[in-house]
Amino acid sequence: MISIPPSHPRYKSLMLRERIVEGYKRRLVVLEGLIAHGRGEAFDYLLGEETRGFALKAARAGVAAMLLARHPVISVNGNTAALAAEHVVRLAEATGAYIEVNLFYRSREREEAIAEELRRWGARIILGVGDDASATIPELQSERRRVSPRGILVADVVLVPLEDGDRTEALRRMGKTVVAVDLNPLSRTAQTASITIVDNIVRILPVMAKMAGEMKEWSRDRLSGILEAYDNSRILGEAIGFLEERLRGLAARGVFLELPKA
Ligand code: PTJ
Repeated sequence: MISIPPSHPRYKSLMLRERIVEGYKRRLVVLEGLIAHGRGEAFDYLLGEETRGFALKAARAGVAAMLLARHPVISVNGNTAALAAEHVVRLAEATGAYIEVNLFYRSREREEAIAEELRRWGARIILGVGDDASATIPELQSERRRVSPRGILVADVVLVPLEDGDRTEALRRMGKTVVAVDLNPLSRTAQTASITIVDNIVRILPVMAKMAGEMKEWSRDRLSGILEAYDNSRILGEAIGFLEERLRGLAARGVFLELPKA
């Protein structure tokens, strides 16, 4: 990994880029994943690279759904493994969710590399690798259709951190609750999920694991109350409205980055 000085104004973002590139070299991430990451970076820039209130509200509902679920599953692709394997494992522990590898660009080599990365952070059971991905999501043509009969196929709640849209729709048609994390509130995934968390997976997954640690002590009634009060179109509206207002404010100023005085 190249060394980026911590004083660089874009340090955090550049480090994430390095993690994705490193993930590519380790066969976790595909080349297309680098493009997807760049798309995410652009939306994160517009969000101001901070977790906003609408993301926290959606995350709370997502955690409540996972804690109430009979069979929650966290779906992991290459980018998620490279950026947030540790937090996936912590969230799975805190919610009792299964972890399943599910790839758009599926290959045995990548499945194994991703499972290995998850094991490195303490995951013990990892579904969706090799022959375990023997079931099929109906109506889906991509490799994402291949799922574990012990995992996504029978799940009632599926968390999809960073995804491409067609599977979210297919899972919804199967009657599942889909909790999505996507920096782009306009994406198909964001628009069709049951609960959409508009934030970066590297920021929100650790927050969700912490929330789950506290919320798992709550009664089912209290958790159900959160879900009953939750309205995903309102949350998406808040996210899109936030981008609009932030850009309007920045547009009024034109130049908003000030150079330090010489
Ligand atoms: O590992 P595979 O084979 O399953 O392939 C995974 C990729 C990411 C290549 C595949 O799912 C894909 O092509 O995704 P898309 O269609 O480019 O969608 C990715 C979405 O995730 C976009 O809406 C991005 O804005 C968003 N995104 C990118 N990085 C992040 C993110 N959302 C949250 N956190 C991120 N770090």
